[in-house]
Amino acid sequence: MNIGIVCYASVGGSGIVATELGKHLARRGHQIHVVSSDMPFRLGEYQAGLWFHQVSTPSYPLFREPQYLLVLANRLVQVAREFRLDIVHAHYAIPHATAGFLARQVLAGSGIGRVPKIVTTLHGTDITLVGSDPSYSEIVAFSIEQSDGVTAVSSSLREATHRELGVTRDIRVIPNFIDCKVHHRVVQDGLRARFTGGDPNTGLVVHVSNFRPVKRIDAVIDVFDRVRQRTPAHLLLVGDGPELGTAQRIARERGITSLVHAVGEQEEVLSLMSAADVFLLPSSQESFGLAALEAMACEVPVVASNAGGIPEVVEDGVSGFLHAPEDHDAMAGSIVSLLTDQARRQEMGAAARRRAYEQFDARQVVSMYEAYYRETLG
Ligand code: GMT
Repeated sequence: MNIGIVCYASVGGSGIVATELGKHLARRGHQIHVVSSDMPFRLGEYQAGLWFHQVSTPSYPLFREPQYLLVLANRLVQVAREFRLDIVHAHYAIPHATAGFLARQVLAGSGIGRVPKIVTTLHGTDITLVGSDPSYSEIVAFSIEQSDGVTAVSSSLREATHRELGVTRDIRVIPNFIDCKVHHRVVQDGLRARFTGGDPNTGLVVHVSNFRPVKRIDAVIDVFDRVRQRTPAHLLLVGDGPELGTAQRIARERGITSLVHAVGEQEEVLSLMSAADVFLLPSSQESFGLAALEAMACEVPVVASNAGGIPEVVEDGVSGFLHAPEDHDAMAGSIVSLLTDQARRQEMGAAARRRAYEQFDARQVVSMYEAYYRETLG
């Protein structure tokens, strides 16, 4: 198949999933055209069957607002026409599903023969936080209804789409995935000791995110503060975003800066995750939680909130522990129980890895997308 993949290039789960999907599909012999404002950071080196088409928004003094939706739709028309696309797969509804809809209308009106089908994958905040905002909701709901196929990364997100946007059409749940051959435990000599000081009885808790309000970074610090009062521990923060400063301020106010290590955005997180004992994710909303799945693949149990789609990824009591987002004490208790019981930690880590491999590995999930494309093409 000839497939166009539209995604955000910025660091974020939807761009990662879209790019990885493109790479896997190209390896399976499809012709993949990634369309984005910039080279997605996971696209990496040259791969046969994989093209990148950059969308540049020209400036004009009259426009005080960038016209990204229009130039993206325009580029999709050109790429679809030139490469005879069968499918345009829009990752994240805003504005990609709308751009796909526009491009399809233009192509249908131009009589070129082949008009691609539009498949939209809903990732989370395109529905829950941004998409259902009255400033966007009408056009997002319309674009979802008009897509030829729609997938959501969890059942929870599918339900939220019906409930919050009043969308009535079928939505197929296809979960996020990782390649377990690549995503596995990577133990780097001396890395853990750099954060814990080398004491084998000191635990290491890790949080990886884009540090936005929905991740509840204040809760990350508060839960960790409760943990370190009960057992020796350090906290590793990986990533960057608007709330990182808040984390550092709260840590300062509580006098625990020497226990909190922020390493910023990292391209490779496997060794950092593998250095830790527990992954902490207390989000207020999370349609899936790709970072939690990455931790699981590294045999690191997850302590998280039970928000959104997280319970579909982490099995409470098996691959980690889930609690109400505001129950910081319970999250701290679960972390302490894991830090102080190595056998339990290893057992849960192994269960987490097993679950990642059995439910969320690329080999099954990429096939689900291929089957869905075929179904959509009829
Ligand atoms: O959080 C966002 O606004 C962006 C989005 C992204 O691109 O990272 O995150 C969502 O999509 C990810 C990939 O499907 C999911 O793993 C995240 O859980 C989801 N974020 C939220 O629902 C808050």
